[in-house]
Amino acid sequence: MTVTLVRGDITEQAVDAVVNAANSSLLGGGGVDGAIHRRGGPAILEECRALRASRYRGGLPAGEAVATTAGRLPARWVIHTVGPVHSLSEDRSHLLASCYRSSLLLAEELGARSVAFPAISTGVYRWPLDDGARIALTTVRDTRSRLEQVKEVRFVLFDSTAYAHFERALRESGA
Ligand code: AR6
Repeated sequence: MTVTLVRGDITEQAVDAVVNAANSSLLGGGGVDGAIHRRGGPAILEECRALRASRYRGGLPAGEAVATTAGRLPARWVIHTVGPVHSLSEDRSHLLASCYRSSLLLAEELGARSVAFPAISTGVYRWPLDDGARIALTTVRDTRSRLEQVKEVRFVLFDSTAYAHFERALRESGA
């Protein structure tokens, strides 16, 4: 399995699974979430609504992941995961790690060979980029022995600052 970093827009990635930095409602929002629903079209929201009416009546808890169609995106699935909001008074790192781990294990279950991740929680949810990148890369490293189908994990970073943090975290994690 290889880990790659690219600078760009996650909605343009031709991969099997695109991970969405969603919120518990699963009904859309700003940032990556807004972009995915806008470009993927209404089929994604329709499946999210069905999930809210069945398995996730109370919403998708932080740290968990669920898959839907990718609609018109150049991918087969969107894996929605809910990152934690960063807090100065409480350590929620385990929830952020759980987002990456749960998404990877779900991708494996689906048979996805390539998975694209955004930098979960580092936007609206205010997680510092250096720590967010470190948690992302160490979790991929620690989960890779459980992955057989997944051959590529691609981090898609929106700007050069995020890219630089992930480059450094990749080097330091040995992922
Ligand atoms: N492609 C790649 N990365 C992006 C894109 C894109 N198209 N757009 C933004 N980013 P965020 P969060 C980067 O806010 O912090 C939503 O309203 C962005 O620069 O999308 O987990 C949800 O509905 C940042 O580094 O997600 C939730 O309510 C990273 O992606 C809430 O925001 C994540 O930023 C989730 O907040």
